[in-house]
Amino acid sequence: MGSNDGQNRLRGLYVIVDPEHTGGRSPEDVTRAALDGGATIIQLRDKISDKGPMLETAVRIKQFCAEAGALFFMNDDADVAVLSGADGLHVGQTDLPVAAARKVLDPGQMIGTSNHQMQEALVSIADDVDYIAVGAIYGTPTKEVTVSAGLETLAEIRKQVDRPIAAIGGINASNVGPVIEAGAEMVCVISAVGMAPDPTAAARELVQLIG
Ligand code: TZP
Ligand code: MG
Repeated sequence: MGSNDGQNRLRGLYVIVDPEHTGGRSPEDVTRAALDGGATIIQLRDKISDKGPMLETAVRIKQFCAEAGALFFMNDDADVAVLSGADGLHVGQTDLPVAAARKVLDPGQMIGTSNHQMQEALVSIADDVDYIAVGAIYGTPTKEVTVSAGLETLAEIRKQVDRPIAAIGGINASNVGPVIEAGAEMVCVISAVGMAPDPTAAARELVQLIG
């Protein structure tokens, strides 16, 4: 596991900044707006950029997060996570295995994983990850989702797992309530903030609803 200090901060609004879902704005602009609205965690999820510019973006986003007292996670790319000084790395089920990622990451860097069902979540816990993401909770056009988790799976995983949980997939201000009731510490969104006309206001509203 990563640092205790980092783990204590695994709660609140977790905004994934994805250059394909920013409504034409830069990842940096969306990051700043999300942080202004009270996001506690930012992830850079970039499936389109070359590594050079991706690293530059990651370094800038890490800086904004540090200034705001927020955590920064890099998606998929352990090398960029290390080189940008990220607080952690987020990996999906077919990305770097947790044990392999740990060999690349610095000792204090955290790891989170994507999970769709109980069995995956239990394996992640056995791998001693710092948090588990569970989704997709609701339908979403943002990512082609092959396995949906839903609120029931979220609640079931919550019962069996005491590690912080990030709920993801189709979450917005109108449907975040049941996600909190199911016991997620973190609410993770892409489009609800990234595609909002006013990302700061959208983040602020979600932060207030998360409580
Ligand atoms: N993993 C499961 S659903 C999803 C990811 C990356 C997409 C979430 O995007 P949105 O716009 O918050 O539904
Ligand atoms: Mg991935």
